Amino acid sequence: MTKPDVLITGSYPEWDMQPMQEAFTVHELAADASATSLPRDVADKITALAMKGHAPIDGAYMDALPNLKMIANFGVGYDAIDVEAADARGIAVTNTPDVLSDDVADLAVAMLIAQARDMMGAEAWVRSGNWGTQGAYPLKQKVSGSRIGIIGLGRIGHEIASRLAAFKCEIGYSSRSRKETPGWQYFDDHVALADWADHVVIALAGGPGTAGLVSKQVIEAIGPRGILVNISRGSTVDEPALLDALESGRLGGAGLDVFENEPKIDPRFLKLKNAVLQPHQASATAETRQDMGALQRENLLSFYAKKPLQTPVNKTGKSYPR
Ligand code: 8YV
Repeated sequence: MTKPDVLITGSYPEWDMQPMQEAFTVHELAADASATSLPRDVADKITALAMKGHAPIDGAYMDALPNLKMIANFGVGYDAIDVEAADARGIAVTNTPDVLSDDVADLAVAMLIAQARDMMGAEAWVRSGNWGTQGAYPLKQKVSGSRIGIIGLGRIGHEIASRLAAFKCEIGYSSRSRKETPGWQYFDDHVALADWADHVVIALAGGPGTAGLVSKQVIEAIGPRGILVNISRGSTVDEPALLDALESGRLGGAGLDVFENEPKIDPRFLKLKNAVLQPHQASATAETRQDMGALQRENLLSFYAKKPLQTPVNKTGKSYPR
């Protein structure tokens, strides 16, 4: 039986590549390249795209692959994919939710504590020998028992809130709708949430619907003792306002795993002493990346077996089998 032709973008370790090549005829394309750069005979054969990374997949990209019927995203966030364009073309789209929520929540909490306790500065104090010569490091800020505002209480937001509740924190959240979360306070306004909270964590989906939602007003409402953590997408925050607030001290600190223009981030971030900066690595453990790869492949295999897709995100995927 001939194997289906799948186009893959981004780099995959051997544990993904091997099963992918067993099941499919794999064609590779750089994540930031356009499908229009593929030779015509290859483009015509492709029936599914296994994508990794955050380069946009728009209608023109889809049109360059005339037999494309499926896009399997490696990641929970599918803001890079024009899902409406996929729906209009009858292309199913899937993602990899749930399997990464623990890791992402772990990193959010880690960044919050690392920033509040200035673990980077304290580590440098030890390594430089200052501890021995100058004594104790200045006192820092307690996280346990503080008020935490979560913007976006989806699966990942929920995991972050549960972890911080175990740290005896009070939990408030803003979300598209009120959730069944006894003891966690709902706010229908992000500024009011930020005003109430000591620290705020952004756990929103990306895309045009949430662009700039964490505005200058939200950032300033967190205040000079507050910390803003972002593990969602850089696009959700007014980044110039965030940089201004961190530089001036109107916002106390930040823990950031995501930025606009990754990986070439605004150089102003590099000078900040009051921010923990991470290279978009919240889901980057070997265990979770294996689970993400497996779920991406399960969706592809289900698609070719004409079975219901595990984790569809669009109308076309949900109505499968067609
Ligand atoms: C990426 C992510 O998938 O899941 C997401 O939405 O942002 C990450 O886990 C990862 O960086 C691979 O592109």
